[in-house]
Amino acid sequence: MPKGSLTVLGLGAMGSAIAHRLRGAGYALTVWNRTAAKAEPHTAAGAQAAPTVAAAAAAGDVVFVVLLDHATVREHLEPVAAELKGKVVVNLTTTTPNQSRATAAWAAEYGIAYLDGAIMAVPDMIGTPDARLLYAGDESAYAIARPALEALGAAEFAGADPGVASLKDMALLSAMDLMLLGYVQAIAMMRTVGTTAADTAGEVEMWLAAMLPYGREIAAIVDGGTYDTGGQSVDFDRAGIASLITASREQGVSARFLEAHRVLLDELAASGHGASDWPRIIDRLTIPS
Ligand code: FVH
Repeated sequence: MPKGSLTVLGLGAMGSAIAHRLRGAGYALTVWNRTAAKAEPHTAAGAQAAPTVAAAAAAGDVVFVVLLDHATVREHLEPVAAELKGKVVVNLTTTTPNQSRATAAWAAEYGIAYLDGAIMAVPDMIGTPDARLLYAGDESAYAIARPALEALGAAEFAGADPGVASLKDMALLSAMDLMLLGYVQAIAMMRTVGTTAADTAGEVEMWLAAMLPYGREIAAIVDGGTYDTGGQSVDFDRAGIASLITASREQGVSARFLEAHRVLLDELAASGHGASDWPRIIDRLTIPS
């Protein structure tokens, strides 16, 4: 059976990797990019280059959108709603959960089956099992697009809420961001005594690898919800953080990242939770509505 027709809008680093993979997997492919020259390697590989977004949207049964951001997506999709009607749109552009939900609501209004995607991979990983791609929204759209989605990497349907794939993406990126700031803090402290960044990074890597299983213990304490396991307490942690802040400052290194942590622990202690398990800090992250 012949494979369906696909469209890719956006041929940046990620859109190009996706287009190459889909073409390599045997799909008839139409591509469009603002800078038309970026379509040339794709036409050389057998794809069709569409002169306009409307022509590209009309060509594919499933339309992949891999543009810069939410505003760019809406700017280019809204004028071609008629061409997209009855098709599946897979938006792989990074957006916030509410932006994803807003685009899903717009798509529903115009009879477009919408799937919101989040790519947990860099372009070189596309098409390998190490590329994890999360999808959310219209489950029947997922079923239709699934063979093509599986050509891109490990595909997972995260749920019917169209914001949930991007939420997971943002949550995982937040974890990465905070971890990498930890590297920077350690490197800044150690370079005051002449240690190279490379040496400190190696030490941090070993230490974090040993500590990784502790994340699951934190999760169990949070899920338990009582914060009374007798493990490391808020007050114990406050003393620890105070030492880290002092040590950092003694070396002439700002402790701003660590101070944010101390503020939350101090708030917990002030509200009578000094003896609680320290993961109760999660309560301080909830913004009252
Ligand atoms: N690259 C990565 O590692 C990450 C992995 C996780 C997911 N992201 C997201 O994927 C989206 C695209 O990222 P990208 O890496 O392809 O980004 P660029 O190479 O910068 O390409 C951007 C494309 O968007 C087009 N574009 C930008 N502004 C406009 C505009 N005003 N009108 C029309 N198109 C626009 C750009 O076109 P051009 O500059 O070539 O003409 C590229 O096609 C992104 O959401 C990442 O967060 C990738």
